[in-house]
Amino acid sequence: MEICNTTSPSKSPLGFVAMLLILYISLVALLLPTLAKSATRLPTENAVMTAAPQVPPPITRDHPAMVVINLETIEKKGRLSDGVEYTFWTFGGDVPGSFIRVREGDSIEFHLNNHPSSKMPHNIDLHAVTGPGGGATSSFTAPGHSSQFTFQALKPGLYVYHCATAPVGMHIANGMYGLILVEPEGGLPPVDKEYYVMQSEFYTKGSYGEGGLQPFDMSKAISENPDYVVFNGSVGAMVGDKSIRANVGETVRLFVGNGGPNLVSSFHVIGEIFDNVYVEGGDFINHNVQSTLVPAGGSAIVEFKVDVPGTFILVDHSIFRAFNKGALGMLKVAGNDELSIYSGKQEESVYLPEGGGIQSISGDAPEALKAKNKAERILFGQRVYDQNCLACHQPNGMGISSAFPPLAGSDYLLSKPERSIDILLKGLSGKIKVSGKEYNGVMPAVKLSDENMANVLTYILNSWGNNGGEIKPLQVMEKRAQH
Ligand code: HEC
Ligand SMILES: [Cu+2]
Repeated sequence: MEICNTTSPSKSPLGFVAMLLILYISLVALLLPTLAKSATRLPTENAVMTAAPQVPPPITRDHPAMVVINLETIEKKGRLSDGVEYTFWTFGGDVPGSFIRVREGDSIEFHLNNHPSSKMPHNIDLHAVTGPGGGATSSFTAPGHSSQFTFQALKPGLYVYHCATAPVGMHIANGMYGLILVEPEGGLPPVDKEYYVMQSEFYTKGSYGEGGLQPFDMSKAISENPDYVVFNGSVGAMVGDKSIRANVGETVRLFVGNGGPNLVSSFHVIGEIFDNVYVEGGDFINHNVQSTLVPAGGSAIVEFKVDVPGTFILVDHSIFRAFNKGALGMLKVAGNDELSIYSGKQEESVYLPEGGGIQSISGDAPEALKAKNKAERILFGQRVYDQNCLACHQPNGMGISSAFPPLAGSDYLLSKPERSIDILLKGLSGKIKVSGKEYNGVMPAVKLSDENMANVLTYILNSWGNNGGEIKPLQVMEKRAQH
């Protein structure tokens, strides 16, 4: 047989394959330990992770490490606004998810653990990952399971992470996003304060402020018409006692993210100018910026020095989102006034273009326009109203539903007209009921002369079908003396 004849045992293809195999095995045997060694040579550490607005401490290592991250997905009910609850799907139990901080060149051993109480499977797509799905293809995890994958942080920057399990939009809309900072090898320049701020939207069956446990509304999400736009997961998450803080003279760095799912943010801090903006969370640094665009699924790092004390309001400058949907936070700066930078109000006067002349209301100035009778008081009062009240309470005195209470037909006003003197002198906040509807807003104190206060109150008592009455300057003077 020809085949048998031409093949000697030593030259058989089988023998050749065997030789190749031996060579391959010895090569692998030689290489494996060195590969394993290079991986184990990295010191291992557990990541420090924080809930917003806190940020983990800067990384001081001058070498890469193997960083172990354990992140738990958990679905839980929480507060979206006062009286409004929502079932959030979270990374780490909070919205936004835990802040992760690593260093360029680090290897990250990522464990995604889906809590047994979850109803949904989840995964994670980190924009800091170079690889299919940003990790999503390796991290699909059923309730009560855990997945692990490893990636190398190749590029420095501030990256968004989010769940990418179908329906992706719904998982994001329910709260599944957060930030991972990959610090450059040399670290970021030191600053005094660092905070984590992440914007996102919520789409609920009920409209803004409607109470109770609100379910997700898919059709509003598809038409990109959110009821809530918030910083750090809920209305008021960063105001009052929960404001972020700094002292005059300090430098502040905000790690700003936008989870979307749909809207782009025009991030702005009222009364500050950003000294530096790491545009879109990358290397490019712009200076002296008023508002910076933060894309959905993107970020920005903003830095500024606080020069004067006061409350600085963080907003999405698509401004109805700030004042009507919740995208408002506060930075409280403590310290001494720096009057050469900001003087505070130096003078207040009433501007009366049609009356020809400016009426000053500071104490020593002559007081113009003293009403001689009630009819005149009402007439003068209308001017005061137009300039000081109309913007909120509206020309027809009807206010704005769920924001500014009506003065027309207000049982609150008409049952105790004298109380309104105190309201103008001291302002008003907290829950009140006006003609059967609840309001919980803030009316600022109004700086007006006794005469003008009497005039405006007499005007509102005699307008829009209200039942009349008169407030005299003397009554205002007496009340003022009590304060
Ligand atoms: C910046 C918006 C704003 C301005 C300006 C303002 N108010 Fe108000 N006012 C409010 C809010 C908000 C409330 C309800 C406060 C609360 O919920 O506790 C209120 C409540 C009142 C009330 C009691 C509730 C009611 O409806 O009877 C009176 C009276 C009133 N304002 C009169 C005035 C007058 C007069 C002026 C102008 C001199 C004025 N307000 C200017 C926002 C404003
Ligand atoms: Cu998910």
